[in-house]
This record gives sequence, structure tokens and C-alpha cells, in this order.
Amino acid sequence: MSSHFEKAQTYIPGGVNSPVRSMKILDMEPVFIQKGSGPRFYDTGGKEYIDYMGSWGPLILGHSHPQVVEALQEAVKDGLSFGTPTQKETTLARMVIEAVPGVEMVRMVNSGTEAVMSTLRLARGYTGRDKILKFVGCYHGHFDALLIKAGSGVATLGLPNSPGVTEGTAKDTLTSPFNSLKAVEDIFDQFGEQIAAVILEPVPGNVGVIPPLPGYLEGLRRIASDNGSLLIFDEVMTGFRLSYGGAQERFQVTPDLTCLGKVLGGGMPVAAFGGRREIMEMLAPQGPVYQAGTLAGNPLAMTAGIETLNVLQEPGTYRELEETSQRLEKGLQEAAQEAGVEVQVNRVGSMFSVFFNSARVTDLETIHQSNKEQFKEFYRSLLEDGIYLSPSPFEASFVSLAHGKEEIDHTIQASRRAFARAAGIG
Ligand code: KE4
Repeated sequence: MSSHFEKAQTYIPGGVNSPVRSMKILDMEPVFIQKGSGPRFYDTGGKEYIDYMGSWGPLILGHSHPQVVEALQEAVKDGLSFGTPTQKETTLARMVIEAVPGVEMVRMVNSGTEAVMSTLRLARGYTGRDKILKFVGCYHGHFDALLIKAGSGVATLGLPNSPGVTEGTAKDTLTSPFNSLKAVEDIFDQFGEQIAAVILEPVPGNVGVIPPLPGYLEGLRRIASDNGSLLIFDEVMTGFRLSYGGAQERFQVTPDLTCLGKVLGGGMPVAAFGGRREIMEMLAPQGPVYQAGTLAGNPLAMTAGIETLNVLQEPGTYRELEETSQRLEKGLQEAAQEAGVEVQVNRVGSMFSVFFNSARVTDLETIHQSNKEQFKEFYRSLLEDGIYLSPSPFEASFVSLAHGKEEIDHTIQASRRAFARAAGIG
């Protein structure tokens, strides 16, 4: 065991501040990273990796983008936090509203968990209803109401649901398989008037990537509207990732409320929730629904978010991301075919995952039929060759604007050996 990990485990449960960093599912010790630059980061021993995790999604510009770093270096001279309103919060709020179709007003928070937790409280306060419908495998952060049949670390570590979530809480959370409108209609037939909101990742990325089937998002929009329930898109991962307006712009389906995070802060702790004005105006101090946060809208975090969106607004950024991601997807598929191993590369925009499965992966059932041992062997081989994917078969990996031809070619080359290794244990 590395001394870093040994020391970390002395002071921090599991040696990590977030379970999915542990690499436990891969029977490996976590890599301790020292620094990052562009598409790469470097561990404490100086080993270089091409990074496709991007801090679990935020680093769509790659590590230490000069425009973001310079803006932060200037901003930090003015102070770290004031606990008062600042103009930067208004600036980033305006940028979000101009970008995201369903957002007329927005409130900044510090994490995706906070954004989703606050959105559910707002939805319940606005509708006067108690029940929430979520989808099996979607992960929305670690607060009680949605740690039910969740994805990400819960799926990675095989935790059915978390101890500490009370029966009282769980009874108000309904669950449905993803990509089945019939299942949702049946639930609404039974609980319709009690359901405050339907919440989903419009493109689930927390069990690996699952593209929504054609018409699915439109169907959820219709069912929620027909029953007086709110539709909530948790775009913490897809926001500013799948297009500048997120999944709701890419798929042209507008939710009533939207949660954002990750890319919005460019690596600094920024998340947000927003939506229709008459709903958002229910929030204190304007309305009765309480929500608050000491460092919400922190000026340094706002600075990083503003500069990240300034770069993303430049013409051609999403076309470039799409082209690079397409090349990677094609190269991985060809490499797997050459190795004679059956894989599904599920990709939407610049988020992707690799399943060792001969069948199309469209829901949690098909995900669990994928070969996890082959994924483990594939992952280890790539890591040895300096390619760092998100360390779990139940996570998404990400292409950034910093990944160029050299990085993609190197990755495809390394994947040939990795797929051959996986084929060997198939
Ligand atoms: P945070 O509280 O971790 O900032 O956001 C929670 C969250 C909410 N919604 C979606 C769609 C998310 O993907 C997340 C967080 N994602 C995980 C990994 N997929 C974060 C990594 C971690 O837990 O360390």
C-alpha cells in the first residue's frame, strides 16, 4: 500500500473524501494526483496520464485553462469571500439564464447535492405534494430522499440503499426503470395527484452513459404536465456539457426546474438550481421556501464559472468536442473489434462509457449483464499505459476541449492492448 494512501486512511474514512475515488470496485489503490495541465494530470511519482475523468465532469476545458487561472489569480487579490451580494453572482446568473432554455431565475449553491436537495424542497413547496418519482440508477447526490436505488458510488460499491435513510423518507420516493414510459404511466395512475415532481438525469451518466430512447423525454414532459407534477432535469453532469444549453437544448425538451453543477464552476465548487419564475419566487427571502448557504455564490467560484462559460461560448467549441468524441468512439469500437471483444461504447456528446456487453445497453438491467471483470482488466491496462478513465464501470468518462489528435490517437493505441487483455479473460 502506498504511504499516501496508508496515511490518508489513518485520518479519512476509506482514505478518500468521496467514495468513488477509492477505486475499490477495481481492487486497486487510488492514484494520488499532484497537478494537472490541459488534457493531462500527473501523480505524486510524476507519472503522466491523459485524463478522461476531468474531476468527474467539471473540466470541460481541461486542467488549468490559462483564461480561468489568470482570472482567479486576479480575483483572489480582492479577497476570498464576503458573505454579501457581489456583482459576479449576478453576472453568472444572467449567463445561466441566457444559456439554459428552462431557467428564468437561478440560485447558486456549492454542490450538486445541494442543488437537487433544494430543488425537491421547492417543488414540494410549490405543488403542496409530497411524493417524488426518480429513476433506478440515476444519481442525484447523497441526500436522503434520493439515495434510493441510486447510481454512481452507490451502484459502484453495491450499496442497495444507504443505512440512515428512514422509512419515513423512503416512502415518499417512488422509483421507475429508466427508458420505460409505460412504467411511469402506471405509477402516475396509482399516485398521480401525490407526485410533486419527476426528477431524472436527462442522459444518465451515473451508471455509465444511457442515452434516452427517442420520444422518452418528450413523454415524461407530457405525463408530468398532464398530472400537475413538475419535471426536473438534473443537469449537474449534462449542463453545459451536451450543449451550451445542456440536454434540454440538445433534446428540445424544457423542464420546469433544472439543477446544474460541475462544468458551471469549471472545477471550483459551483452548482445552481433554476426554473420558471413563478416557482423560483417561492424561495426565501422572496417566498416561504427556505434555502441558504454560507459560501453560495462565492466570488472566486463565480470567477471560475464566468470564465469557463466565456470560453464555452466561443463559436465551434461544441462542434470540436463532438468531432473529437466521435473519433475516440470510432477508434475504441474498431480496437475492440480487432481484439474480438464485444463492447458497447455508449456516448452522448463528450460523455461516454464502455460496457463489455454484446447487447445494447439501455437500462440498469442490461448494465448489470455487462462483464465487470473484463472492464477491470481493460481499465488496469489503460492505466498502466497512462490513460485515466473514470474508475468504475458505473460512471461516465469525458472528453475535454484540451484533448487533441495526439491524445486520441495515443488512447486508441493503448486501448488495443487493453481490449486484448480483456478478451483474454472473457
Ligand atoms: P455533488 O454533490 O457531488 O457536487 O453532485 C451530486 C450529483 C448530482 N447530480 C448528478 C447528475 C451527478 O452526477 C452528481 C455527482 N456525480 C458524481 C459522479 N458521477 C460525483 C463524483 C463523486 O461522488 O465523487
